[in-house]
Formats: sequence, C-alpha cells, structure tokens
Amino acid sequence: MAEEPWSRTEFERRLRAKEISYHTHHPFHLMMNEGKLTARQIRGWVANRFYYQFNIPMKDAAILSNCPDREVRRLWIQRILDQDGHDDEAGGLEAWIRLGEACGIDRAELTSLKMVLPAVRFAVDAYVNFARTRPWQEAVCSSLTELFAPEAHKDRLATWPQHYPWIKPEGLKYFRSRLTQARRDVEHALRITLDYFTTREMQERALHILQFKLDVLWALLDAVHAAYS
Ligand code: AHQ
Repeated sequence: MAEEPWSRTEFERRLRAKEISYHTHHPFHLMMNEGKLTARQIRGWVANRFYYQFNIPMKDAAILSNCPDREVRRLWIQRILDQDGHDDEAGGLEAWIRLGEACGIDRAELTSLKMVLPAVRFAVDAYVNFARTRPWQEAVCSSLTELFAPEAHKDRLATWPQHYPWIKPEGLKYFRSRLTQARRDVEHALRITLDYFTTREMQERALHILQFKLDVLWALLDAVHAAYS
C-alpha cells in the first residue's frame, strides 16, 4: 500500500529542515565566519569556489536544454544572464573574479582553474552531470540548497570586513548581489519542486536529490579544508 503524500506545507518543511546539512555548518565555514582563516585559506576557498560558480551557467543551460516548458525557461534563463552578465551588467562570474582580485589572486591565475583541487572538480562535475542527465525538474530541485544561501551571504557581508580587513571591500559585491537574486531564484525552484514531486515516493526522492547537492557543497569544503589546513 503506497504511503500518503505529505501535504505541500509538510513537504516544504522537510526540504527546509535539511538546512542542518548546509555547508555553512562545515568546520571550514565556521572558521571563516569566526575570522580564523588565513589569507591563504581564504584565497584557496575563493579559487576553488570559482570552479563551482564557473559551472553554474552551464548547469543552468543544461536544465534549459532539457526543459520543454517555455514559461519555466523564460524565468530560468535569468540565472545565466545574472552570472554571465548582459548589456552593461558585468555579471556574477566577473564579480567573483573581482572577489579573487580583492583577495590577491590575479585574474589569469583564477580563471586558469589551476588552483582547483581534484575533489572539487569531481564534486562540481557530478552536479553538472546530474543536471545534464536527470529530468529537468530533478535538476531544479537540486538547486534548492539556495534556500539557505542568503544567510551565508549575509554572514560574509557582516563578518569579512572586520575579520579580513585586508580584502578590498569592493570584492564583496558578489555576496550582496546574491541576497536578492538567490531569494528570487529559489522561490521559482521551490514552486516547481512542490508542483512536480506529488507522490510520497517522489517527495522522498526530492529529499535525496537535495541531500546529494548538500553533499556536493560539503565535499567541496572538505577538499579545501584538507588542502589548506
Ligand atoms: O553563488 C551561488 C549561486 O549562484 C548558486 C546557484 C544555485 C544553484 O543553482 O545550485 N546555488 C548557488 C549557490 C551560490 N553560492 C553558494 C555560497 O555559499 O556562496 C551557495 C550555493 C548553493 O546554496 O547552492
């Protein structure tokens, strides 16, 4: 006998309850917020997280390429524009490169991806391949880690200036831009997820998908923590 699906409210509550596995609770991130990271560790994090950022537009393009729904694509495409830039907007990838420069990593070094650790590549590539090969609604569901991202960006904006005064303030522009963009993006992704995963079995699958993406982010920090401690 198939179990009853959770109500929409209960399903959302369970998705949000996965915040306890979010990478802001990782020892490396806790050290970051407490001002305990060295300049070398910050630079290692920025250079490795660039590989994640660099892949986001391709991940989102993979979702678009799998999605036959024009209404969804009309909204989802904004994510690529936000990262790659458009008109006179330089975009998120450029802002992350400037974060690197503000931390003392030159543009050529960061964009060469030479600083990217093998396990970071594996984790990020697993995320992109998931988006390329799974139904687009599953890839949308995996982006829901961003439910928890605004807190992460707020923490950095609140703590970096005092803990890491050597980082030029203009480098923090990216975190500021995500406060609104992440909230808008994740509202759309949550609506799609709550609408699509309707049986109890699918809802359980959605929780596993979210856990997979939480593990991608956690594994990225495991690699940076091990390499730079
Ligand atoms: O800067 C981030 C970003 O653009 C995205 C897109 C989204 C996705 O599609 O998976 N996730 C995400 C995230 C960004 N920043 C991370 C951070 O901690 O700075 C958080 C990350 C996420 O929560 O997935």
